[in-house]
Amino acid sequence: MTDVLSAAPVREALADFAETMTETLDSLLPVSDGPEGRLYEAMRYSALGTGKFIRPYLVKTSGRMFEVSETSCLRAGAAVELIHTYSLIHDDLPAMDDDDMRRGRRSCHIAYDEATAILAGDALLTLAFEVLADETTHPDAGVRSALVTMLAARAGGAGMVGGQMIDLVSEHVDVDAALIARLETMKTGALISYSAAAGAVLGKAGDEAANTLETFGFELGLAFQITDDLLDVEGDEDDVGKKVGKDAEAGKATFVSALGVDGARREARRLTDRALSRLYVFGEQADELRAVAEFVLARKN
Ligand code: GRG
Repeated sequence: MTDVLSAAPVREALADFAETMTETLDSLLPVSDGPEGRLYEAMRYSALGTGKFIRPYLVKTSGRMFEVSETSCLRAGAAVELIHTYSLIHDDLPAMDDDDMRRGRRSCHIAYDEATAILAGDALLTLAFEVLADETTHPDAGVRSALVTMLAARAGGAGMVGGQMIDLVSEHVDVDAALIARLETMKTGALISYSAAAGAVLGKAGDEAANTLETFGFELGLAFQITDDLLDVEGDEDDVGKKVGKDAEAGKATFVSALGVDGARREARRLTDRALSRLYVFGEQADELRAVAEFVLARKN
């Protein structure tokens, strides 16, 4: 049985998984000697960086609960990682968070230029759906269609992009904890929710299992975002791979600004426990998922 109380095994497993995921992304990302080659280079520069790959790892972990093939898990995981990468590229642009560093190296618009970074984000977003819709992802067209619908909903205006809008309009404004929870659930929880539920969809485990994992993912995603907010206050720049202290500087509404450091840490623990409580229906089958949840809470980058 997995050591459910420790995040350490997940840290090791993620390091191994990063190699496999990088190979998968490498095989999916285009290359060209033609005039569009600069775009492809920028996509590769950002997607093949040093991300943790926590979202595709969640897809793989939930997929294993329902005996989903490795290929299906890797492709459904690659799709969410491509969208996550696009969001980071666009988030780093001067019009948004204006960050020069990402994952320990120059942001895409610094390494290339703003126009190329915008296009690289756009092309990564569309590639994600091309990957999901391909029959290599799953032989059943109904399953592929369900995944496309779920990822589109989580990534779009009612999910990540909508959360980013609320984030931007909340800068330097007094907002309550309920709105912060809403924006962070949308901005970060939505893609993590897709990742946790994708295994159930691929394994045709039924609506109840998929809905339970979606709820687990939303709650875990909010805890993940709170740890991100805490790392912005307490984290080490080298570990985090980008400038810290930016949230307070930008007047961002976060759980740390609303509840203080200790309050935010307690809230992350509470949300993780609530997410974990959803998993009882799966018994020991969900032990690896429980370990991922503990890793999310304990992470240092
Ligand atoms: C620009 C459409 C658009 C959306 C931006 C994702 C996002 C919304 C902004 C990025 C900044 C941020 C703090 C997002 C919250 C999600 C988050 C914690 C991202 C970092 O995810 P990790 O830690 O990063 O998984 P790695 O580098 O490991 O992949």
